[in-house]
Amino acid sequence: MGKFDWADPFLLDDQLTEDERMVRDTAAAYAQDKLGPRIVDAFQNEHTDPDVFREMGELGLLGPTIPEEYGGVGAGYVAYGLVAREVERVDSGYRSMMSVQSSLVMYPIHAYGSEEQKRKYLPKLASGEWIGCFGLTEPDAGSDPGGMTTRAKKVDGGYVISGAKTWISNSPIADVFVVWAKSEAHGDGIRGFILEKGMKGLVAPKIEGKLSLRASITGMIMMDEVEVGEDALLPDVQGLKGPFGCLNRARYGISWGALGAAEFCFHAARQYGLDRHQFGKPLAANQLYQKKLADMQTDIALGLQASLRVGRLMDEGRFAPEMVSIVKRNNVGKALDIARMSRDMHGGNGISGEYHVMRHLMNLETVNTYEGAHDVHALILGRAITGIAAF
Ligand code: TGC
Ligand code: FAD
Repeated sequence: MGKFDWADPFLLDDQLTEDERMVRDTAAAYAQDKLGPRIVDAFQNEHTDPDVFREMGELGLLGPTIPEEYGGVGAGYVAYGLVAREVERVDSGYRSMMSVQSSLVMYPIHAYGSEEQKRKYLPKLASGEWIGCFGLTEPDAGSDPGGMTTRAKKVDGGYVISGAKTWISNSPIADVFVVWAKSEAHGDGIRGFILEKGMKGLVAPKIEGKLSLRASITGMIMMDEVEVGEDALLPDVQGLKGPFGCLNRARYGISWGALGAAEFCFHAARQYGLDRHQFGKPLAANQLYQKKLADMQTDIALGLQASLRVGRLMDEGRFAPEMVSIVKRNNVGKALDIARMSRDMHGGNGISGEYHVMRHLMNLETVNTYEGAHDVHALILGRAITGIAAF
């Protein structure tokens, strides 16, 4: 008979390699020691600390799947997921900073970039010396990025790019901007361009006053006839499959990350229920309280197994985007329910910053929306099930 571990019901730990456990432990120690102590202030004051990129870079947590010759550590996608889980256990905003840099900036440069682009950008992005952002969403093109109006016009020696991107993580502090635009020279096909801070006509104002993900800065990217050379074009991809190829990786990481936040909320509710007494007994001695804990544990355990499976298939080159839609949609939706439940189980204390659960709840509202909203992933699955696109 095996032993039952309430915090690791299906012995996930056993299913990891030695190397994966090492990456996980590095990320966990960093997140708990360095990010944990900062988060209450950072969230309260809407403060994004650029040092976080440098610190993560030093530990090999940025673009961990990128090969060593370009500054990464050549880790697999399960290791990447484990990093996301540990960082988001502290805050979804810190995970956001990490996943944009890794999956949405370093990945496309590595997968679609020229050798010169890889050598120029990847090592500095891996070390956190440079901060990256990913511009796909526009004011009138969110769930439907194919409706973008940002345009790249061909001129002698390069392109002129005009348009506006909005809700862009990291943009106000970014050095490197991976921007998607329709290019006249390529039959109006969607192409990726690498822009740099300081280019004439490029500004990235901050979006103020978010009630969610407050430790992760978000902004716009306004491009007014930004002139770039030929060398700014990502040569090896055309069409929406370019940005979607990046999103597959980021969405997969989020499926692990959201469960890190959920695990925090589950563990916190358990401890609170054991410590706090009402009606002469611990809250955790009540059937209703225990049922909620059992629901949380079940959803987290099932979700982690599913993400692990998708990660293994990704490492084997056998994943399909729909698999990612299942885990992104399910795990974030469940994490949101768990955070809300945990907030409730903490009573009045649950709304206080010190107990962290309401912050997770507020963050997860964003996570449920970005990288394909919850219902949009249902429609991606609906299309795969029925053959009918219902967008
Ligand atoms: P559709 O006709 O389905 O596809 C167009 C082309 O793209 C290809 N494709 C994919 N390729 C790779 N992976 C995927 N997941 C792909 N999905 C589609 C497809 O094969 C086709 O290729 P081709 O060669 O035939 O042209 O496109 P559609 O316009 O009908 O798309 C519909 C829909 C709903 C699936 C899609 O637009 C969608 O996923 N919308 C959600 C938008 C989204 O996720 N935006 C994310 C913005 S970035 C962000 O939120 C970052 S936050 C990060 C953080 O801070 O952590
Ligand atoms: P909409 O597309 O207008 O959707 C609104 C609602 O309608 C949603 O509930 C959606 O599910 C639903 N809906 C939409 N279409 C349909 C349909 N056909 N059928 C049924 N329901 C539908 N984008 C980037 O490019 N880069 C980033 O770094 C980035 N970071 C972000 C950071 C934050 C904090 C936030 C909040 C967003 C970020 N985004 C980023 C943008 C994000 O990806 C979009 O917000 C998301 O894709 C949804 O688009 P939208 O907000 O325009 O909502």
